Amino acid sequence: MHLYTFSQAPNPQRLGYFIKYKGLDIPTTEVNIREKEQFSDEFKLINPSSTLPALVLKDGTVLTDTISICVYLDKYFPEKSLFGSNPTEYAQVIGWTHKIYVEGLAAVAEILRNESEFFKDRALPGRQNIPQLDVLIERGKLRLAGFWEDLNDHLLNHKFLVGEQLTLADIDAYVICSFAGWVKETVPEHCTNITKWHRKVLAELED
Ligand SMILES: N[C@@H](CCC(=O)N[C@@H](CS)C(=O)NCC(=O)O)C(=O)O
Repeated sequence: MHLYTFSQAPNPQRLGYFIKYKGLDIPTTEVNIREKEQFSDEFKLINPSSTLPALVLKDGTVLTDTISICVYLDKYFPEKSLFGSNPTEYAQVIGWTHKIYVEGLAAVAEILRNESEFFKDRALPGRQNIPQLDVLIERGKLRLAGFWEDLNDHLLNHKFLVGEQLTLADIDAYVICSFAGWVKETVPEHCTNITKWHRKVLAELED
């Protein structure tokens, strides 16, 4: 298998922490989004949507969603699973990653992509030209505020987002905490449950 990624971007970061935690060694090519390399003819042959990450499997299948890549890798390399320890936890991890993607990652992306000059006419990832809309900046901030509250409430009596061990759900939320810093919308000070949980996740991921 071969991975195409851009380590600094949020979806590739989710996958990067996942791979690092599981101790996998996958041949990798960096495709620089800052230099717009995802739009090169060469990369479009691999992923016509021009997004990262993309994992090319031995039989030529290409997986282009972080969640599908993580599911595949966890099935292929079941050691140190990041999808919980039973069917209920598996379902909860999928549920949380969905919520984090829609309410956390997409909210930050909505702010970033509608206010940054770099994303002019590229308000959504991929090849389509989508104009920026100022009103979406404020809406993104509102959505993100709600996300922090939900996360903080859940972490009041949970060590990790699902079960007793680190899962992909924690990795995803951890990535959003730093991604939000890109638009100066970091975790609000009163969300102390998030701050405590963040230290635990940091210890698991960065050791
Ligand atoms: N559905 C994909 C989305 C991947 C995605 O949006 N990646 C962003 C980087 S975080 C990207 O490739 N952006 C390219 C662009 O902005 O043109 C996933 O879940 O991984």
